[in-house]
Amino acid sequence: MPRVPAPSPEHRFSFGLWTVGNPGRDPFGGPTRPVRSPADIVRLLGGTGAWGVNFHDNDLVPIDATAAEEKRILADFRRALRETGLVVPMATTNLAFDPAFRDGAFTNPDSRIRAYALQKSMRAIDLGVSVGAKIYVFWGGREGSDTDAGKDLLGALKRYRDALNFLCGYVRDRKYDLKFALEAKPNEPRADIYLPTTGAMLAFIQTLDHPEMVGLNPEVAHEQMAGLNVTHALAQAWDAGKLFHVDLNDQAPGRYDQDFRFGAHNLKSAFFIVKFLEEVGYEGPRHFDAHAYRTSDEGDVKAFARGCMRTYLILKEKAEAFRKDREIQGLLAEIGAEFRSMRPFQGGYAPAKAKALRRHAFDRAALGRRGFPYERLDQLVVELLAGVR
Ligand code: DIG
Ligand code: MN
Ligand code: MN
Repeated sequence: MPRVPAPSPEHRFSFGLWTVGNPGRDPFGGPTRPVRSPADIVRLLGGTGAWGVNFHDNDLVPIDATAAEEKRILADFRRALRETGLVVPMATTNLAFDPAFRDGAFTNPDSRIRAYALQKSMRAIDLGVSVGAKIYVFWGGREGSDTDAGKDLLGALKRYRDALNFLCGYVRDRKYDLKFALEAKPNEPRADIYLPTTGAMLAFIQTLDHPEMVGLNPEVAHEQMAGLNVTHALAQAWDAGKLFHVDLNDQAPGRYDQDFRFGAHNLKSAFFIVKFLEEVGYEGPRHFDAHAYRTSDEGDVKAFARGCMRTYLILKEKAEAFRKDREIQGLLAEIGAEFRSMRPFQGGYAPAKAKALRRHAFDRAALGRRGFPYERLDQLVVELLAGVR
């Protein structure tokens, strides 16, 4: 097994303040670790080889901070960025935590709350841009329903669209170099969250005034919570030119949003994710939107961060080994074999082509006898990952 390189800024690994800074709260228990300041979190990441740090507005500046407190917090944060060399690739707004958003932010039935959500988002966009963010994520954690009784579903979509159109207008007006990345999730904290999957978000983006400004931030755990194959979601996002950001973590099927360390639950799925991102030449942030176990102490939180990056780099090496493996490549060539007799029918439609194809005699029985060596191929992937190949 070739030596796995140490993580470095060239790998563009990033973490949210809320990830390694998570003090271990969960719905059934309070913090198990000290709450760290944003500057301390940056310094923790500084020693791990991470490239970037992201934040929700209120991870950095508490919602009730005074102007003087905000000024001090920002100065400390900027100093820590300078000391560590970390950058801020992405920022986002916390539109989930405050009770005002209990029935949604952009889709809230109360026009005052929708307007407040826009105001909070504009301020948070300014904050993110002020420290260099180029990507702005929208995760609508509260945009949804617990009962559809009383929900105007079409009105909710319109409000969501109006809010994003307004904020696209704001970014254009301020001439910010900023792209929006929408993050889907099927449920939690709402029983159903609107636009629950990356596919649903892709369709929604096309209804916006400036779809060119808006892409996707697929999260591994969220697609898996919906019972979907996250690599397929990444491929559809990439195919649409909309893979602006990615939230890497891991998840057991049928569970609440576990946000596990990348590769902690399903190493094979993580391999196909890394293989896809590296094969297509994805150049965006590799953001680990994940949390250490609540049982971790501060030292184990650092091991968590290192584990996310090291697993990614191990799987990147495995993807390279896959590419160089002669037996694997031989099987891929067999699967993708070209049939010269079909060349006249390939490419776009033409009446003559359709006429000829309608006349062509296929030996359906022979086609049905053709097998595909996926068992052999998949076993080779398993052996590659098991380190016996
Ligand atoms: C949760 O998966 C969401 C929020 O933490 C945040 O808005 C987004 C950023 O990656 N992910
Ligand atoms: Mn999540
Ligand atoms: Mn996320």
